[in-house]
Amino acid sequence: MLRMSVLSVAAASLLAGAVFATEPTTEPVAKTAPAAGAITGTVRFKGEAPKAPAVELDSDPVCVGMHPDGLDLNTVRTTASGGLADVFAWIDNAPDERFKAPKEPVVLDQTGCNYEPHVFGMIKKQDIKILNSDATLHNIHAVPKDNKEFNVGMPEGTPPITKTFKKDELAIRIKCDVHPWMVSYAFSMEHPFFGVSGADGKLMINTEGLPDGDYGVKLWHETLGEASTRVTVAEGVATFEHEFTR
Ligand SMILES: [Cu+2]
Repeated sequence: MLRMSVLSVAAASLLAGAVFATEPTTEPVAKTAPAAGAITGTVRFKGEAPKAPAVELDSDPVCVGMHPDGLDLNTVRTTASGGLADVFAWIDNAPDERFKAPKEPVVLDQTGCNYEPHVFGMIKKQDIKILNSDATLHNIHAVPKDNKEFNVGMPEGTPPITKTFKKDELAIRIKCDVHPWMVSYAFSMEHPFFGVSGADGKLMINTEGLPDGDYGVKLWHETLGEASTRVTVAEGVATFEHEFTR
């Protein structure tokens, strides 16, 4: 047995040697793992943006103090070139694998009588660390459909709390019962291939672990609804543009 395997190894080495002798050594080895990269998306809005009704912050003098001129609660936030913020994008047909939630939590802050971030994603079972940075009482109330509801009062100075969503679910509404204008949307995902557009309308979806190929991309905006597009990922890289209209 041992003798056999030694012989096989020797034979394999000889063969390998023969191959390397005839092949140029600069030739790259065939890729088995996808290259790390990203899908870069640009989302824009064209049309007349819906105007959010003005809200009275008077119910809480602390909020009034931080926003004497009121709070901008318009959901369609764009740059001069139309770049649209807070669009959640995800790969629709990602490989059917189990992706482990990172140990690092995602952070949701109650700050300035609003939520930061307004839209965010995590892998299901990943911790959400919830802070109250304000000198006032907030009541964080998640109202999912498939996950467990939670509702926690966090007076000024409350240490951070940790919550998790065990199942995947899109656009879980999180609200504050003290300040009815406060809302955030959490996406509990099966996989890490998602991104949220920033103030410039740009987003990135990390493709580490995503094989090259054709994928559907779904896009979600809180008032403009859902849209979809397609990308072809090559060497871990792809780009797309999408314009929401109204
Ligand atoms: Cu609040």
